Amino acid sequence: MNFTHRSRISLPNKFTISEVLVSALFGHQQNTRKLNNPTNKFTQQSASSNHRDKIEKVAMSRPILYTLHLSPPCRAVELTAKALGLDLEQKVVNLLTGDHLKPDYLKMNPQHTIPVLDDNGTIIPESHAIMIYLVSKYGKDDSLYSKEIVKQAKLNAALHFESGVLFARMRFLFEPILFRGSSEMPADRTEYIEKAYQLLEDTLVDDYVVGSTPTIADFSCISTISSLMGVIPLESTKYPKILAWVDRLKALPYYEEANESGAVQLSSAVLASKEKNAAKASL
Ligand SMILES: N[C@@H](CCC(=O)N[C@@H](CS)C(=O)NCC(=O)O)C(=O)O
Repeated sequence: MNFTHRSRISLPNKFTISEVLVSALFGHQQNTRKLNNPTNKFTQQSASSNHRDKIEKVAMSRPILYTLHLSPPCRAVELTAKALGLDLEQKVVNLLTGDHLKPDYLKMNPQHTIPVLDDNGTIIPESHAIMIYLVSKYGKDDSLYSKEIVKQAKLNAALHFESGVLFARMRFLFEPILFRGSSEMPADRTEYIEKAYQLLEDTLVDDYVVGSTPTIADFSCISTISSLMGVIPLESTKYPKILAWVDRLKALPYYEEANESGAVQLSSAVLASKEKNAAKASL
């Protein structure tokens, strides 16, 4: 497969739709970006390892994430990897040129979505499944995804809320604009977004989506909310809890790199695309 390796994307403060898409999808991603962390499980060698263990560890490579920084579910996985201190190799899947529809990719994920994880031959599609897998396999504890069944059930409910409500509603608003030349934001779709905001506002009874510390439910929900709020603003009088929660997550040391930059690029791309499509339609 010939997926592009990813490097840090840096864009000027003001950028056009073509700059955003070209930079994010094609231009600045020629090198592998490592999520550096000294606790990388694949590079650390225990002093007590026997020779066979050492050979096996050397033979293992970093898990590969097929990803695109604009994509919210990919960013949710990036946040999880950062929180775990896990070093992932990122390979960019360019949706615009159809990398996700090529036979090799379809073999890994017949549903042709990103992200996909390849952990030394173990293929896991779907962000929520990937996050659970990463925490279960690489977490030093279960704080990001509890093993306790009641808390885990609540986390699962929040992950399904993100997938079935937040992400689904965002996709129905964004995709016609980004991919099908629409310049409309139909009222029923924006109302559904506002209703989703309200549901999240009512869900936030603690500091985080489930409980008083960050979990993968927060990483999943923030990946979508941070992308949406640049297009459908969160009014402070209506959604004070969401805004306080966003600020709490923004304070995480890895948040900006793993999520914020991609979220801003995505919402800017949607707004710029909408303008461009409107201008074309008026010709
Ligand atoms: N529930 C999935 C959604 C993944 C998804 O729809 N990703 C989009 C990009 S944000 C995608 O791959 N679209 C291409 C396609 O559906 O063909 C997840 O969380 O991984």
